[in-house]
Amino acid sequence: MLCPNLFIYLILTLILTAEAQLERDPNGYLTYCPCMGRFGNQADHFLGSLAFAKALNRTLILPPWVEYRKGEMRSRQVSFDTYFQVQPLLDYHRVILMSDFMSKLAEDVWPATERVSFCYMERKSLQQEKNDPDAPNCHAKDGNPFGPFWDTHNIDFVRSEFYGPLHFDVHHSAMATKWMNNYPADKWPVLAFTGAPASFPVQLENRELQKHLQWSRKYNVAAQEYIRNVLPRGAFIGLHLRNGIDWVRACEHIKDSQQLFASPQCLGYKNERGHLYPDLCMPSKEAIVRQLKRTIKNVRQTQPKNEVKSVFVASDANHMIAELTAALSRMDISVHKLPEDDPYLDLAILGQSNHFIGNCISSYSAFAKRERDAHDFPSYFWSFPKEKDRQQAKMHEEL
Ligand code: GFB
Repeated sequence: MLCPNLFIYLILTLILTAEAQLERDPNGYLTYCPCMGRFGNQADHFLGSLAFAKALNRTLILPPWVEYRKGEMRSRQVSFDTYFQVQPLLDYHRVILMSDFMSKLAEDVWPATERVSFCYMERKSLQQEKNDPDAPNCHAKDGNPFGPFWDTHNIDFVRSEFYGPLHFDVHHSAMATKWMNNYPADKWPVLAFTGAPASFPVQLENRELQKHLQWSRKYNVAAQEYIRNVLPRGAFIGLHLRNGIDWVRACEHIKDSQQLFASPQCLGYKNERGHLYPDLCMPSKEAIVRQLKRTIKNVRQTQPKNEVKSVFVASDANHMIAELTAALSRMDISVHKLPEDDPYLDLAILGQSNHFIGNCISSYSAFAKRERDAHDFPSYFWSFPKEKDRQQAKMHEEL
């Protein structure tokens, strides 16, 4: 048996070794607030920020996810690794959890007196008295979620830096070199951005980074257990129905836009596969039932050994459980939803379904689509292609 002193010595050595492994990165760090939108938007931005950090050869500080709860004035910050694993990201590039960076490295790398916030140009404060024409500022902590986000780790800024006209597209120009020349790591150890250094929707070139974003053990296990214990044995189709009131309003922008939110995922980034139309955003209940039945029939014909036994519905508002159950009752297919609202578990399950039908315009659907693409799992979009185009293509095939 180990003597107590030796035991304590070994434990201390282990702890100190783990601490020592967190060496300062001489190439510097990059941090940002995921201050725009909810999860789908933040995930798009995350992939772009990861690519940007890699191009600048800086360690990416993994920000907490920003969440909004009904009736709460301040956003909640949820540690990055609650939902996703850190390790698979390291296969692509150096990353560190924000909590680890702040507790173990910030004092040395980023002392409180040297914290500068980066924005493209001056951001006016909502409080007029804070706007000084002689001292333009990023006002990085002004408003929600800006203030609550940085407050989570007690971060205040002493100065602002305007980086315009630089931008974040590192795939089509020597932009990364410009950043490195303007902001060398020895003088600027941490670049802290007021918003994500990335575009929305995610740039085409960065979509494939999704493969490094893998669910945490907690969500992987929960998804597996749901599929194993609640759904009947056999194949299942995952549906995403985005139909809350915010979505109804957002869909009104269809008429004056070429693209909306995640729509390039089906229309193509240059509209090479078509233009927006209302059903793409808000398919009718009848269209949903029709397309679901058609998909089930197709699976039956093409994969007779893996018959669809159930449908899993994820939704922000109306899951259409009664309508779908009635429509599929004669096929002996059951329809399910989670007993309680959980956007992350919904997504993790959608990622695992045998087939998936999502909303082309929703960045929440886009997350599931990218994850499935990484595994070569099939996905489709509601009302896409357009009914008319689909019929023409079918006639063409038959000729
Ligand atoms: O993720 P998100 O940016 O996707 O925002 P969209 C939608 C949020 O609604 C999700 C909830 O983060 C979830 O909190 N939600 C959506 C869901 N679908 C589901 C679901 O199937 N299950 C559960 N449990 N929750 C757009 C934004 O949302 O909506 C725009 O991109 C804008 O910024 C617009 O706000 C109105 O892309 O769908």
